[in-house]
Amino acid sequence: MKHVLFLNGPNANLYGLDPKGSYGPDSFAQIEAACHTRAADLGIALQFRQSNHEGVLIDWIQEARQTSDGLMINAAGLTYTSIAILDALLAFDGPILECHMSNIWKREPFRHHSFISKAATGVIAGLGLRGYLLGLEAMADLIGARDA
Ligand code: DHK
Repeated sequence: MKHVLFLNGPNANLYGLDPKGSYGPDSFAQIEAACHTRAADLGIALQFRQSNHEGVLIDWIQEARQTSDGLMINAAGLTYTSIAILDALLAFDGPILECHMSNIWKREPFRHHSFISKAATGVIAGLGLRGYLLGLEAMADLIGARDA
């Protein structure tokens, strides 16, 4: 079975608290459950994690070099600041999908430049939870999960 690590950065644990905001009505727990259901359908063993701490995210990305076939990441606010997360991602050999719930290019200018896109195989933004589920489908193809 193929393994995918899906990392979520700072404040993702607050999703759903402002249903009319940028991230929709689903709570983080609901998003996690939906991703696990889709991953199981795709034959992916999914680890879905969240941290508010840059160093913890970097440790998990490094760990994924030994444990994961693909990486998905919503680095949240660290997307626009963290060269350290970029460097960790560049050291990962498999496919990487950068995900954002919101369309970051429709928002404030400081959200228009991602430092981590340089390491990404692809970027999904603006589709909310649907984007995460589509990302899992794309990842399944990228790592050959459906053939395993
Ligand atoms: C999530 C966040 O928390 C923000 O800091 C980013 C991203 C956008 C998202 O759309 O999922 O700017």
